[in-house]
Amino acid sequence: AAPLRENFGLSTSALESHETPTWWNEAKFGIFIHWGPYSVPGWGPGYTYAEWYDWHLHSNPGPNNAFYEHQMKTYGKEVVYDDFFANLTGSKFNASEWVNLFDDAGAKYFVFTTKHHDGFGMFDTGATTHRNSLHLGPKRDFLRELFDTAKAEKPQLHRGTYFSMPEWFSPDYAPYGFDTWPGGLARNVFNQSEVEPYTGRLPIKDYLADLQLPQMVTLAEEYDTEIMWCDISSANLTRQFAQHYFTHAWAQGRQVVINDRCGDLPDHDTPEYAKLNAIQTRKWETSEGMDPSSYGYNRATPASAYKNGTAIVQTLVDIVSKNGNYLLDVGPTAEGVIPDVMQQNLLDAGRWLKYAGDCVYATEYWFRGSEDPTGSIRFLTTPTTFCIVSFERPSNGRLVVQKRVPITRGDRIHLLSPHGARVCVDSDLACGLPWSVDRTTGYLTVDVSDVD
Ligand code: FUL
Repeated sequence: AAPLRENFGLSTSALESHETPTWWNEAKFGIFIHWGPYSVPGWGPGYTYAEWYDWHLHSNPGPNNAFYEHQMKTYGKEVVYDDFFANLTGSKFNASEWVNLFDDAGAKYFVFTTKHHDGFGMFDTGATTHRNSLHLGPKRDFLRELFDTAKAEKPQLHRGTYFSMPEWFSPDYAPYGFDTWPGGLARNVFNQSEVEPYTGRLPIKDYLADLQLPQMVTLAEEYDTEIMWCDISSANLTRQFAQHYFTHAWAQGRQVVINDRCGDLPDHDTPEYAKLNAIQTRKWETSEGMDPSSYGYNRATPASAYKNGTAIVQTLVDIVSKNGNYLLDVGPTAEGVIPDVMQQNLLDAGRWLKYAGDCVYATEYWFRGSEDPTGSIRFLTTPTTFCIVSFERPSNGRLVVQKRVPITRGDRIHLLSPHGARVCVDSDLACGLPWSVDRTTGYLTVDVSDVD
């Protein structure tokens, strides 16, 4: 690999004042993909993330640990976590199907797990380590396949990379470990005197300079990532990274995103599985699994528990009405298949977005919009449109908006619900539906009994 060039001369303030680009602000909806060796066991007892299998297995070895029990029953005493690499086959991975699905779902970007906390790279980690999918297991560069396919087939879909700053159990990370992070060794859960191998490790001097930073720069310069979605924010050389990242992207005329978990250069916040009540004036993005408690595939979760199309749309609209983006995660199987039900739910959400997307993409939150955050009505605006989104169909057919909403004759109004939509053009206030505004309260009442 080429030696890292140190200083491109971007000033501290140029780095610190970086903001999310317009394309990302307007995109609103992205798909997150958690895929890696943890997809092989693909299991968790429900209260925790399945992609944390390795950590849970080792955190409390012994028969009162559900992961230990599961490992024992399913694989027996001889199998350790790194043995799963061989079974991450990706035999049914079809990058073209994935990007088509994301596009049909109405997503404008996706973020792929290039390396989770288990330290296994799903991309070419070069001379930093051979703990990756090119050298071990499937012997493929999944990130390259996915990005190349997306570039060729869906160039409008923006491409992002999740990257874990630390690695569990890596002897190289140990000097930077913090309390809850078991940096150093993984003891074999069945035979505590054995230390499990950290397969693929190459000799390096310093985790940050010789592994973390070069890997991040590879994602920026070799894979042209547009979203650096770091995780954990532990020890880092992120300012150096950002010099490379921004300079490389700007030279190509691209604007890129960096989240708040890379270090101290956040351009937006990333609360997890978050339902916020108030508008946040600072840009934010929440991520969550379609699975109620996991990003990685969990075979123990019944398909009916996944967020369905309606729930996805409601979550998205709620978030967007409060100035956020929604990064919805899917967990493919070890073969690289996104479970059918997940696909169906995405497609259902996509169908709604096809006719109602102009009340989601490129909208702004309405400054008074969060006064009733728990109610079933949300407001979104564009310079020409005021959108009212109702999550419920009022049982008496009369939608009452208990606010003075800024609509006048001549506005375009979209009145939407999961059950139907009316798109009104030009001077048709409230879609030609009977409506009235109460003179004293200013409340709007629209008769929606005919909307199907
Ligand atoms: C967290 C991780 O620990 C989870 O496994 C997941 O990747 C989530 C997006 O970030 O911090």
